[in-house]
Amino acid sequence: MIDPKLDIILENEYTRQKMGIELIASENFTSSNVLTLLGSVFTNKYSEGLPGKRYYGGNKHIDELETLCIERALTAFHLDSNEWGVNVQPYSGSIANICVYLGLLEPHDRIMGLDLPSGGHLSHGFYVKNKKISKSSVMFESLPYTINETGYIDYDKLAEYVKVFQPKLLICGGSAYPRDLDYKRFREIADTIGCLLMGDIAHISGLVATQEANNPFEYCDIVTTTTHKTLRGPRSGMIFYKKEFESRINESVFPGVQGGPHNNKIAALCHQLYEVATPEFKEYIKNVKKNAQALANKLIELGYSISSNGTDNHIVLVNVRDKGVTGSKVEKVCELADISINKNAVYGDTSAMNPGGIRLGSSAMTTRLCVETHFTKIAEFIDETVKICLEIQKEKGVKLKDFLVDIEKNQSIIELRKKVNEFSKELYFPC
Ligand code: DSN
Repeated sequence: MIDPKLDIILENEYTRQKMGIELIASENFTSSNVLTLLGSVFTNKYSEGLPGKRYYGGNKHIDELETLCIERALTAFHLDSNEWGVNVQPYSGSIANICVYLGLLEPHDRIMGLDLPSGGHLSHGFYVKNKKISKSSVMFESLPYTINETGYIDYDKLAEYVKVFQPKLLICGGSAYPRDLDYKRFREIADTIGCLLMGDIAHISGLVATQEANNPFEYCDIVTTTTHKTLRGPRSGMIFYKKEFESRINESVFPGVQGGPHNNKIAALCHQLYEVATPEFKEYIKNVKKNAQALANKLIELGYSISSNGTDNHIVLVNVRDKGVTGSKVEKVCELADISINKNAVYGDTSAMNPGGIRLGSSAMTTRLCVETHFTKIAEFIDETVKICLEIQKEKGVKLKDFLVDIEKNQSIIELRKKVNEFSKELYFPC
């Protein structure tokens, strides 16, 4: 019997997921097969090393598992095993990135990634005025590049910065960038100074695998990803490398950074990569894109300004500042109405701590078989939360502290939550 207190927490979390609307762009609902493998006996085994080269005995079947997972990964991403290899052991995407930096760079070498408020990721060297936030900016010297007022990456400025800063590694990819990347342009820019190019496709790996996005493997030396976002697998990471970097990457993962691989996750990932290669998964990703576009279009119709005026992937970045509210307030009201979203910086924000936007993603609700009409309804729910924020501000003023007083008793939020629960309860849930 599971610890009864924990069992209640688990039941409550299950109900929260099932009854709510999940729009966090980095989340998804994985399948019951993936959950079964995560809870399997594979979790019991230590297997430091690589297939055929382990530091413990008893790894016959773990070797078979990891070898199969590597094969499935190369197949899912259409890669030739003579040219590319993959390490499937990273515990997460951030750790995969650190393994790459420590494997290919010397401490204090220079790196450049998309700035976090422009849609980049913490692990790409994020720092602010008086503080190095990510250890990637402590261990390495980092200079960010940015988007411009169109919401697209400013490639011309990036080319200038690269010439001045002379990074050893240029990173493309991020966590809140709604447009596809011009990998050819990144490669050309990297080649002007002869630096390495790494693609971090954590958010879009499902789109890349199904060839519903540009192909980073054509131009990058290294490609990292998480496995649980649009790829819909367990929570872990992968590092794809050109064969010339094989030993540096593998030795950096183990013994450089990590200990024993999490074999239950490798098993779950192996299964998911098998699913990713099916026509059904391609259909799913096509729907993810269609749904994100429907969400963006409806929000534009409702008068919202959307970063880059649309989306090429699963992400819709909405400016709520122009409506007179902050991302934090919308996030809070959404949470009370059982809609999960996150506040996010949008172009022109002066404070990353108090951003003027929200980030929405379509992958999780597409897994629950929502179609474009559902996403039109979801846009209306979001609009309702913004209107509720404005009502509360009118009554209580704009200070967040005052805004939050007795907010859970707000009748409009209670009514909205009922509608959200009604909407969600009949939808398919994968486990
Ligand atoms: N925190 C993840 C995201 O939300 O995009 C990335 O690590």
